[in-house]
Amino acid sequence: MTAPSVPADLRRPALAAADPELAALVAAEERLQADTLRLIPSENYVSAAVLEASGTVLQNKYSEGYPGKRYYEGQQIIDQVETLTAERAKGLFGMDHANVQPYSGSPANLAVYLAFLKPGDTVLGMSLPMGGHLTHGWGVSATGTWFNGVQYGVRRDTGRVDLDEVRDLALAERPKLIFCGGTAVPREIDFAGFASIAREVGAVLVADIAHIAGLIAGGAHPSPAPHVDVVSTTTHKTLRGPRGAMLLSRAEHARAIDRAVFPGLQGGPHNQTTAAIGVALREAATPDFRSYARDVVTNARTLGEELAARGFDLVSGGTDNHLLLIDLTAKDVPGKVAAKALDRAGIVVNHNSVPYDTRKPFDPSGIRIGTPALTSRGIPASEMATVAEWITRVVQAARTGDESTVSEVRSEVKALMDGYPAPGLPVS
Ligand code: DSN
Repeated sequence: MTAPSVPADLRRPALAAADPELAALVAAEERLQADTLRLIPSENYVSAAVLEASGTVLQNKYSEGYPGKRYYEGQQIIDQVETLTAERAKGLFGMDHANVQPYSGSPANLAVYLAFLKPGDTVLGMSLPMGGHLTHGWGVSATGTWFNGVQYGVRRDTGRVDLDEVRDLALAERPKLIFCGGTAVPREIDFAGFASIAREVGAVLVADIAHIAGLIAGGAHPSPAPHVDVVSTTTHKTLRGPRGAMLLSRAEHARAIDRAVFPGLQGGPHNQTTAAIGVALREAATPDFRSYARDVVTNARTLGEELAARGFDLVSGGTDNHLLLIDLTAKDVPGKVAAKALDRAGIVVNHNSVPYDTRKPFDPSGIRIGTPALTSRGIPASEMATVAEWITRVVQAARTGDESTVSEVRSEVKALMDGYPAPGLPVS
């Protein structure tokens, strides 16, 4: 992916003329994304091709229904867009059926509940503070309010999921639905192990692969396809597509999933997003993307080793994927204070709870970082020592209130970013 060098106002002349205020904000966001080291593990840079597909006239069309069975006429082209994208999704992830209409990850997961559960039924998922997602049955989510959410975690001593605990909970609670996967899981997910538990209790098994979809597509993480009933994923994280989602399933669940998405939960699909997902899926099927997925993991492992060597406490001791969860308790800096200082230094992360956190979710002990976006810029593993050293200096500076170190790091970050232009952004 090469970055076009056209100035922002020439790239969007109509927007610049019609609404200079918003055009300036978009250009400023481009500048920010170009100049900063973006380490949020759920973010990425899409290609110029994905960006172009996202901004097309496909967005002018209403298409409630599915290809060949719509509630509006004029679907000659849209049906082809959706069918092509769904076929690519099935091929890439090796599942029988793909629904490419969910607006994002949470609606996709809600559709799974609607497809398989009645209110009050039991769902087993990973708890939010242990690395799971709100929609896996956590209390403040509709999924934990309307359904009986039972939650597993990770072991205190290993920071990893304990399948014996999951099995014990499943046997005791008899969930109808089990989720595996999450949003702060640095280790490989044992899909086969979860499948054996789901089979034993007669539950539908859903793999939420939102974070690792690109790694699976690129062969850098085992696939859930042989093991699970349903795969839920967003399309904008490691998969490097537009903000959207997909549900993939075995053939026997296709009708239930489709009816749950539409008319169960949603209206018209966002056709421009569907097209951009299709572009991202085509990109993800290339040898270049396989290298990208491998490099994301290599960068994360190397960054983890460099951070551990500097005294950082990594949950589970490291990573198998794109993500590192760091407990800053021993550094004597709260996660949010560190995240804000890193942001001032041009290093963008998010504060995050760590397993068994004694602090509150909005002021937790940890930060969560990842390598999908920096790897999209082509930043190699040999730079991870530099990145770890910046994080070390800024976290120390956050503790002592040393803003001059924060400013120094910001200049160093900008200099490195200038050498690795981001896909889809102007470089001028
Ligand atoms: N918000 C996403 C993340 O950052 O992981 C999960 O929904």
